[in-house]
Amino acid sequence: MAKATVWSAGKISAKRYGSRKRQDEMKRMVMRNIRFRQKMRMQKGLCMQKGLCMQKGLCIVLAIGLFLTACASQGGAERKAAEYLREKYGTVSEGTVPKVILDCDMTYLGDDAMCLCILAEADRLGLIDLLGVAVTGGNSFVAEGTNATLNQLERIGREDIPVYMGTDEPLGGFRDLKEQEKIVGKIDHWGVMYRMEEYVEPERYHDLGSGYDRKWGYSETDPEAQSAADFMTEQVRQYPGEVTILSVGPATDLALACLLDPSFAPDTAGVIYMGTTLNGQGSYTPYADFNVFYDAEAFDVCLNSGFPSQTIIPSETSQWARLDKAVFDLLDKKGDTLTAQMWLDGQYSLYRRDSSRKTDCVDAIAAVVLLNPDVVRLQEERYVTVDTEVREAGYGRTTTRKGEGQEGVRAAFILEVDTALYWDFVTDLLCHTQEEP
Ligand SMILES: [Ca+2]
Repeated sequence: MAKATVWSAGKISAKRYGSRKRQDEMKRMVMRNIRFRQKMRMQKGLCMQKGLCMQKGLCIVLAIGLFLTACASQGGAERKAAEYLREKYGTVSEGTVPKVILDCDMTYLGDDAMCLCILAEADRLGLIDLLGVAVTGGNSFVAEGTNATLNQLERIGREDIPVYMGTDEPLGGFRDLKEQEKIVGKIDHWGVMYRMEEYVEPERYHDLGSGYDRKWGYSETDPEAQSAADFMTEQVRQYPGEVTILSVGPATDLALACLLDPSFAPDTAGVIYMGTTLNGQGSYTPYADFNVFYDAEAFDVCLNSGFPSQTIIPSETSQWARLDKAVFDLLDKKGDTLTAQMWLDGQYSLYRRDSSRKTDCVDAIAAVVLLNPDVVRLQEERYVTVDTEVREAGYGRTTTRKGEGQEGVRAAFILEVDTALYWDFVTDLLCHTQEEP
């Protein structure tokens, strides 16, 4: 791959999307998916044949009966958990069930994963309809994020939720952050643009090289063949006015969807972003937060594409919803779901060893304010603009102004959430808490 410099960036173009190379990649991926599914179908067929030879008719009837009883009891528990949440928190998706697409830059047991778990459990309880997960580059390469999404969905028993791969490359092209740092000042050295020498194409989600995580391994399931941007535009065409997008990674794929189809953004129900900073102080560079800095052009495209409502969780709001030992104690006390267990197995010991440990979990706020707006303690309407000049220090900086008629795009900024109520709700949801009989 040719190494891009900061100087080559800055022009808005969806150059990889729809290119010949990309089309060839997609064709190869589709073919591999078809071969994989054929193999799985053959294996399943063989298992069924073996089973039928070994079982007598009565055993089959009994097994089916037990299975149906277990399903009914599971469904009953989920219904009770949903009723409990509606009763206790009042505002969880009253009326119609919102359709949701999560667009994220996934890692293992990070804030994108918490956001996914909250949405997957809300979907399981019938509070929302999670249409699918789009994976973009940012924290991790799309290939790594895809495998991490599939693995975690398998762990929580939700491999039925479809996963769609997007692109790693910002609209203006990859940048050499060491060069950009000379202009911007100190940049936190994390995110994939600091490890481009290890780059893996999205289609290599089961061939990750140095990005392979031995503890998790490779998923058994595969992503869908359709691209993330095509998936988003198709779903919004199918359900005009009903789909809410949660954008908790760089906005590249969302911007591609906006550019591909001008009616896409206006036809959604709205968007909730995690990104921006409020006070001019950056959280990743001296001026910008990570998500907007990764692809400021994409965020600018999205802001100006006509979403009917735009809600923004700025990085400062993170302080009101950090993971700490108290949250894990609640999960431990309430939880016997696969999701609670995944978090407890993966992280509880870290917080027990160091009870002062606190971890940012800001992406999850986007999911919680969608499900239960009552957790919001302070919200302000502001007008926002973003700096997209890549040759300047303020690349990715967002400026917000209060008051009608100001320059910029109107958005609702979530400034504070009620920490205790927030985690009580999240742990009740993840653990399917229900009224004692
Ligand atoms: Ca994220």
